Amino acid sequence: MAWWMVMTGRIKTRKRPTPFTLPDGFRLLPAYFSRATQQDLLETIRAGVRRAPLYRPVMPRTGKPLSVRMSNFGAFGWITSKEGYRYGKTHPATGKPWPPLPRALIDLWQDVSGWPDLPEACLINYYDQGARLGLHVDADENAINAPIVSVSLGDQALYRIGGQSRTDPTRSLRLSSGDVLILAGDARRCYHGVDRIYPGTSTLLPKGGRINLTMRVVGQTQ
Ligand code: MD3
Ligand code: FE
Repeated sequence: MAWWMVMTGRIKTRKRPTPFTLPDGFRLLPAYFSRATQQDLLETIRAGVRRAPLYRPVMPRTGKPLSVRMSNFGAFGWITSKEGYRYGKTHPATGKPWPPLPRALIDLWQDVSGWPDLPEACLINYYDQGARLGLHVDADENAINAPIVSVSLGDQALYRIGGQSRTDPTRSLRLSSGDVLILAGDARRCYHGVDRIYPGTSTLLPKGGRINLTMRVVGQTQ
């Protein structure tokens, strides 16, 4: 082997991270909410889940339970069952309508979404220490071009976003309590998920864990 092959070998074979640009329409607003506002929001969520308790959704077909527990605010809620995913007007266990979308979340939507219509659904995800959410795309909304606005509360999460194809490279980001994420344009159609929660990284939830709220325009009438 010639000396220059030896010299360049390390450079040629060195493992480089896969290049990745955040998708168009991805916007993170770190610490959008103050601690006091996060606490107010938490009280509002607690009141909501007293009326519409968190439940453990199941995977379509297999009926395997997800590790994330869910509930909803708004005229419509995202629900899963063995029959599939859909938006429905009532809680699957109580049969009652979902609590209305809180004022603070409507204000947030109007401040950051840049979208003329109001969201009809807000999914509440609760992650305990071991919970995760596999890579997926959100595609059950008729309003596929409307943005999604998300709020993180409690422990930090390792969030992952990829491209529009499942095998596209992905990038991981840590989301913290009070962060707001806006997914518009291309980003709205990208694969994403939550790989893990970092226990003990926030004091907002006395028992730990993480809450994520996602507001969506559903574009559905019944
Ligand atoms: C990127 N929730 O509820 S929120 C979901 O942290 C969901 O609970 C995650 O994915 C969570 O469907 C992530 C941020 C989010 C929401 C929707 C997206 C990111 C997204 C849609 C497209 C791309
Ligand atoms: Fe999602």
